[in-house]
Amino acid sequence: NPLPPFLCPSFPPYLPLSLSLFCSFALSPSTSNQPAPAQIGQISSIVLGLPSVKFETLDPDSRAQSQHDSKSINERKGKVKLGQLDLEGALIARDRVGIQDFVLLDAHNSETAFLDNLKKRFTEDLIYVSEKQRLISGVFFIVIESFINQKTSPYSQTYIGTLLISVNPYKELDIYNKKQMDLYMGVNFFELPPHIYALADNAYHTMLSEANNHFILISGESGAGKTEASKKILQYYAVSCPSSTLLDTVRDRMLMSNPVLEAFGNAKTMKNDNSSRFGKYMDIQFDSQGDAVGGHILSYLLEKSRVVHQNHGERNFHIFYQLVEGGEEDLLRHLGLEKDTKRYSYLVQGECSNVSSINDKNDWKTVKNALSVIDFDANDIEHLFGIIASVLHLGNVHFDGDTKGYATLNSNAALRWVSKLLGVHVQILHEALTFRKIEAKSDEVLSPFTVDHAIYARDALAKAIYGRAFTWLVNRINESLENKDSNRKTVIGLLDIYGFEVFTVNSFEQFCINYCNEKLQQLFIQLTLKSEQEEYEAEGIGWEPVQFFNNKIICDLVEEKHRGIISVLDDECVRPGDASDLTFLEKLEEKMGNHPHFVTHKLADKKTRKSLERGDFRLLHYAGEVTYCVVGFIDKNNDLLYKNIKDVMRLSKNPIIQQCFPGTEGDSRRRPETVATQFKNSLLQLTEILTAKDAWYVRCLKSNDNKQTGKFDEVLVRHQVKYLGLMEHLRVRRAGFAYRRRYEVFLQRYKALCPATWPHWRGIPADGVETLVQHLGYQPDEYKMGRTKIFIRYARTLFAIEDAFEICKNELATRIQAKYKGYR
Ligand code: AD9
Ligand code: MG
Repeated sequence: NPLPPFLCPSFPPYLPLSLSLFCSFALSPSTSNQPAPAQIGQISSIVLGLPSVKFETLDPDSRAQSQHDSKSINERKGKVKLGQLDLEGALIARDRVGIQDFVLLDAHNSETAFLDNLKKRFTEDLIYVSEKQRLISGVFFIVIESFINQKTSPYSQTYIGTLLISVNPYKELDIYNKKQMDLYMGVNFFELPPHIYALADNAYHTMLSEANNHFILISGESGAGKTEASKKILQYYAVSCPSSTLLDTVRDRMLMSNPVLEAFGNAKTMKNDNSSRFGKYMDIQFDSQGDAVGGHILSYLLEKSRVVHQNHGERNFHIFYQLVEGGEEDLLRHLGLEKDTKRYSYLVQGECSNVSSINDKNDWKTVKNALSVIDFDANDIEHLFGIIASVLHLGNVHFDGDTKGYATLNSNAALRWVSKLLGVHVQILHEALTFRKIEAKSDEVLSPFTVDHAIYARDALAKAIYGRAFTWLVNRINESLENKDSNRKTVIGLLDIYGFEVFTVNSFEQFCINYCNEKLQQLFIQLTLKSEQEEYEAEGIGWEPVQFFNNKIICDLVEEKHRGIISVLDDECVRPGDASDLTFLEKLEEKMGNHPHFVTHKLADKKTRKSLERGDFRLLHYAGEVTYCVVGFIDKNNDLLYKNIKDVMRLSKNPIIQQCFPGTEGDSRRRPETVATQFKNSLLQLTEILTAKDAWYVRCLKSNDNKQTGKFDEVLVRHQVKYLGLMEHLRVRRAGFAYRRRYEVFLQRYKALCPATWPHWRGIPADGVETLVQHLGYQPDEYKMGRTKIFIRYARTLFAIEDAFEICKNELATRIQAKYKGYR
């Protein structure tokens, strides 16, 4: 095939790209380069298949004018509509509903104006605000450049990712229906009011046209609306992508993975009735036709401790309540469960089994249905719920102390159920929960547990079973979402992770969750504020730096090798002798005492005007201060399970448990990585996965702390706007440049618009570009010439030149068709 593959008509998603490339290459009038007849047929069909999008938006009179006439281009500039809600329209609508594009805010430097705008819109149930500098035409540029010039650095993105802000309304809005989806399908980001569908749709179409990978980073504190946003995006893809019976199955499975994972991985906390207690990154894979053909989920650190302990006002994972409340009588009988959550020790500690916003019975039905869609058979379901029930029974295994203080079983009934459901011998299980096996040379000695030790062993087993079953579940879902076809695929990654949280008592779990949020904030800073400004500097563009708080200092404090908090914790976890939570705290105080973001009890009053208990330390996170209680840090970080308990689980007849406790585990002499280190490494990998893709951001804001409908707590929202760096982002966007392009690429694309650069510019590309833009009548404030690129400040400037280019392209297409009609 004499044509490059991306020019073939059998590559439908690349039609726009094909034409743009075609025009870039074929705009030369030289007759010696005439394509052969066979090629012409293909080229013509590409051209004919293309709608002339921009003509509809132009004043018809202007079409007749010459594209080489800079005056006419400038005149057209004023007439080109920016879409349904153009600049003028937006200004008129401002007083009623605020401004939907925050880059257009007049008092752009004022946080108050920004908040007023959010509030105004929120009051009108308009929960989204965006910045819409990104351009449809950008698609062409990026593709051309990716062919001409491979990306070199992970941060070399061609634009700052598009950002959408959403404010949690805490009420159902009628904006997530099929009609709305249809409205946003294939429409440019700037043409309709901001919406999560607009972002989803633009990410999708950009992915198709650019043929590269994207990710949508959804962030915000606990309860801000991340999980809801990610579900809306997935639903949008499920409805809007092309369809076929086979793909419908994949799509249904992807959708149904949500209720299942939420049931097993979400729980009610004081912040959110449906709080994600694990991190989730999901790749949605698309083929070159744009069909969703598969998916893959990565899960991050499940908060296992919740299985055995819940604070007041909180619940265990939803699935326990769903099973007990919703489970069919036969099933419950088979699992030895009673239809009363109060019977189970692991479900009563928070004293809030019933939550008004949660209907466990209905959710049970949804989860059962979802499991069958994901292709779980009756056996899988029986064994999975056998495990869930065994955890509940395990919680009811209580111990008494004998005369020497050693643990004895209080009652055998619960343990018998555990042994039945897990398929392990009751006596062996009993022994494993009340004795520790110590290996001494060739002998094994049984050492009895005290009551506390036995409770510890029981809880450790419950956490291990649940945590490993969760991992099994994710793997099993991945199997069902797997696309075995090795065809080239592009992906959109969706990241929905637990949000920043501060409770009255914060422990190891909050430490990990908040560290994770620091990392995501760092990624946002790196990809937007930092790299953007660095590029201006590197290109020698006169630029007044926008100051922002870079939270790298906090990330380092937590994760730095040999020096960070995790390192100190790990050292303490392996130190023989008297290592304890308190010695860990002492080491921290010794090593980090002077760090500006670490607060010890000695300096607490001075640094934060708030005193600190002796067993606590405080971190000044990007999103606020959090006081952590060190109790349990060492234990949770070690996450040890006694060897004889593991051995017992290996004998299990439950096939899921068998997979969860493989015989090979523990063979290695190396000490397993600690929980925090594993988590740190997985976040490092996540950062690598994300930086290899192009970014889209959804920043979720919490409107109030009481989950109250319609309440806009200004202090709370202002705080979030501040720490998320939204004002700084806005400033960079306002003062920055909507677009930038390497000189060669810019010239190649637009050279036909200026007689002096057409058909070839013989000098250096920068001069050619300068000549070209001078000819087009660019004003000095509209662009800047960098070392290697031209920077264009306003979207409208680019719209105008793109329109002129479109006219040129269409005229050329007509000329080619006329000239080669005889060949077809
Ligand atoms: V956490 O970090 O997982 O604790 P999220 O995920 O940020 O948190 P979530 O999406 O679960 O919060 O939203 C919390 C609740 O707010 C939901 O259960 C809804 O009741 C409510 N919510 C969030 N977004 C929307 C929305 N777009 N429309 C209506 C919403 N209600
Ligand atoms: Mg969530």
